Amino acid sequence: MTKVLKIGGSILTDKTRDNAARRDEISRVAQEIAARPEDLVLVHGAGSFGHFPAKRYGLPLCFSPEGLRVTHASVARLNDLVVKALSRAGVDSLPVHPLSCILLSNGRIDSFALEPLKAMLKDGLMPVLHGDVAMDATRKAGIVSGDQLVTFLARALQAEVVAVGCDVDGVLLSGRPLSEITRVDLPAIECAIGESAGVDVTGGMRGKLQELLNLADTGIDSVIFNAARRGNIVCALRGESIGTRVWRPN
Ligand code: IP8
Repeated sequence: MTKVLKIGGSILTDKTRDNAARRDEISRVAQEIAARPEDLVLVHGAGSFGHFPAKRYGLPLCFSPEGLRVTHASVARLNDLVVKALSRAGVDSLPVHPLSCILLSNGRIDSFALEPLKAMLKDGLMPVLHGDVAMDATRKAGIVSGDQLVTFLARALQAEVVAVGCDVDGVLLSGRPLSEITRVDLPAIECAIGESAGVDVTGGMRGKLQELLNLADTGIDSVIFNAARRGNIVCALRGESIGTRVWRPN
């Protein structure tokens, strides 16, 4: 049973400050994941390691070779902190950098070399991906968000658990989490969905919801949950419906 878990950059970093890792949170997340690491693909957001440099260099609208290099190096550093924390927690994991295995077309994943990732899963290694810069066949280069990676991977691997952890209790409406969302609910609530705190170049909660509704359209449910609350990651990995369930009625 393949699981895809995303941990948002707002958990692992302080999104209001450039390059600010939350090392205690990275360790706590790694320990929670270590309680249920089987058949898991981990994706993490870029947090301040990605959104600050991307904004500084005008990505994804401007083509900047230096911006691509600096932004990738920065998110790869955060990825290294996550992989090392997992190792300390007893989980064998390996970095998978989207820049090296994905090609975008018009900002969407067009091709993804999945074989190494599948081989890792087969051999009991946890692939750890992250939001990244990527080459784009139509626009030279762009940004692939962790949320887009989650939906692509969930579909490609036919994941049975898809959980997206952020720093709030789900999709909030007037400050309260909705227990579930389907596509028909979207127009009524769209303008009330909160913006993300800090710098964000990939759409915050709205972008996340759009990705997960697209996934629900293919028959794969997901949850958006608060990964800052201790114990929630384990619940999510067990497939419990915490936070907001994003689904499609039959
Ligand atoms: O934090 C963004 O990924 P996200 C990636 O998952 C970059 O939206 C490079 C800003």
